[in-house]
Amino acid sequence: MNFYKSLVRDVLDMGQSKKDRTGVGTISLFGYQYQHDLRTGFPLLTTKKVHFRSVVEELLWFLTGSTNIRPLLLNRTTIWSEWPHKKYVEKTGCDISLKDFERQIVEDMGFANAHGDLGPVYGKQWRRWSGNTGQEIDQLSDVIHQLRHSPTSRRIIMTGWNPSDLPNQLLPPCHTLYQWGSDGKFLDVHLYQRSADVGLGLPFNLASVALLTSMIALVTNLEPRRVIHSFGDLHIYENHRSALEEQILREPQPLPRLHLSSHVTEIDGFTREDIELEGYNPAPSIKMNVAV
Ligand code: THF
Repeated sequence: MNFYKSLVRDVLDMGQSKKDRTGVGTISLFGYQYQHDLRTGFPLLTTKKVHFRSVVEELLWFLTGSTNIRPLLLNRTTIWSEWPHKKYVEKTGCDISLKDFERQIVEDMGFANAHGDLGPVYGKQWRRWSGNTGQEIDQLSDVIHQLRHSPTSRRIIMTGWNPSDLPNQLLPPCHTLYQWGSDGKFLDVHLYQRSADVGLGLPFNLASVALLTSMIALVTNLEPRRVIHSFGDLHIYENHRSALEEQILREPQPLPRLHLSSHVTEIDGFTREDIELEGYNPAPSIKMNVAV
């Protein structure tokens, strides 16, 4: 999976210095694309350890339609906590630490309902998009229905980008639009990502789109094949730069294999035990801080 190394090199070589919302500063390249064939292995980086369990928990959480961090925290996954924490501190002026905030979300349901929600983010848009006559649209089920009944359709799309909901989202969706393409045998996916954090988020995003597409393929009897991933603003945070320069000097290892339990027939039928990775032997993890 040498595309990640080339991608990092391309951002470093061709990117521009850019100020950003978080104030950290980035080197940024606008417009980029890579492809990966899932038949050659599962795209989880081997040049650093990526916490696959968090990728699985996050995706299962999206699939439930939830937008509150409480269920994620109950499954020991903390990757979404910074944003509600920041909002809480700004709103109340209360100087609570991230760990104490997370503890209170877990212990106090009322607190979680009041302060643990990210707004109408992925789970809401994917499974419960509010239609203009008040009906709820389950985009993901519609995708699966189309793949089962008209796989060659050119309209098999799921989008998280909902302009009327943007003001209420703590963070507008980064992996914005998914389109699946099939010939009735293979399943390809093209993801448009408006903004990608190369060091921290991208390793998660590329594993997540591969996992979701493999899960959809299983329940639609298709064979997962190509991931095409296009980017708007592809950027490296200044404080990740030296870590990434070190990381791309490491030798990539053979890719792991994904195994999904073959008895699952519906997308809502997956549990964490149905998702297994074999042969993942990454280099040690590298610490990078998330820009909020
Ligand atoms: N904001 C920014 N600045 N970067 C992002 O990658 C990002 N995301 C999501 C929303 N906003 C973002 C959140 N996704 C980690 C991983 C993914 C995240 C957020 C945080 C993270 O901290 N990873 C650590 C620890 C992993 C763990 O605890 O399991 C790591 O070392 O990989 C992009 O979708």
